[in-house]
Amino acid sequence: MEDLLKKIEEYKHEITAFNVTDEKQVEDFRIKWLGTKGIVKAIMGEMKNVAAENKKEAGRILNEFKLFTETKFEELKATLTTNNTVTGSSIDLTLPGNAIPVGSRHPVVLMRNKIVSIFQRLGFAVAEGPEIEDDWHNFGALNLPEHHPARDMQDTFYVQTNPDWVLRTHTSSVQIREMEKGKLPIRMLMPGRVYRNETVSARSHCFFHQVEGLYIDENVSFADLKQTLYFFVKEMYGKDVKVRFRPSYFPFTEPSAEMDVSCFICGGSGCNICKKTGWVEILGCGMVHPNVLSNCNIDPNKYTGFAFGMGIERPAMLKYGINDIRLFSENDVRFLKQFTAAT
Ligand code: 2NL
Repeated sequence: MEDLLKKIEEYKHEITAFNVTDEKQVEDFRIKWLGTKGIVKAIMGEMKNVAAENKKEAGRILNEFKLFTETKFEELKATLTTNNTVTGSSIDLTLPGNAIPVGSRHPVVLMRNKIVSIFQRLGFAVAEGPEIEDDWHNFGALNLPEHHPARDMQDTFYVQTNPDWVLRTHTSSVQIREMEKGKLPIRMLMPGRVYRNETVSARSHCFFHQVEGLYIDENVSFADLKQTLYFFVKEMYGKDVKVRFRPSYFPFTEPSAEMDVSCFICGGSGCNICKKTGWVEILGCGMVHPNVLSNCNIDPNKYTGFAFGMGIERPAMLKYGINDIRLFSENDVRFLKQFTAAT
């Protein structure tokens, strides 16, 4: 009995001092102490040599020793999962990671990029300009006569500090600035935000976005305009879409036209989007008015050009099923995060 107690004390010292750095050492520990031919089993077998009057006490001590060894084994296993051998730090690699918040592009930006990238493939460069413009760049150079209704306070935001300044009503002002630089030919795209003094509703806003395009060179014709826009429409709405031009009027183009595509919602059979006509208007265009060229010191007898303009919000609303234009500018994250995976 004395011997047995002494032996157990020694074993306990040995076990307490034991430490591991890898899984093999844990397994070796298990085999040595707790295995079928291990020390715990062997020492249990010594019970039969203990005198009858000591059996009860010896049993308690042996059981306590067995539990001691098993507890140590569990501790050694736990050391390995927390002190992982890769970093040596206490990181629980089994926990799920912290999610990295992923942002999303704004639907107006998605639609703008789509439009811009199609024209970039045709060699159009992108230009941007100021949102506060002077009267000349926003109106005068564009052949808008002095008393044209577009200049009215009802339609245009005037900047209070200077009667000559307006919030641009179209991005044509950027094109005027490009033409004034006198470097020809010009093949450019002007995306950007524009402002109109309108009552805000689900369908119209006092600011929105558009993309305008301009191509000026010798011998640019209306046929070039049509082919360029045909290409755009097929890339944008698919090969099967039908196109029609209607004569129109803009002060800065002559002749002018509006372009419709066969309704991409109902395919032309008639729905609410196309108001049962089978057609959806998507852009305005025309040959740059000779007066506009002269205003920018470009000789209209040598150069001709075409221009076009289209809104971004409306096609974006149709594509993404958005029914209120105000959602675009409210920055409600619940709205914006729906576009995380959109293209
Ligand atoms: C529309 C129509 C249009 C233009 C924009 C333009 C610019 C210059 C000269 C001539 Cl610098 N024209 N831009 C021409 C025709 C139509 O926009 O419905 N926009 C949303």
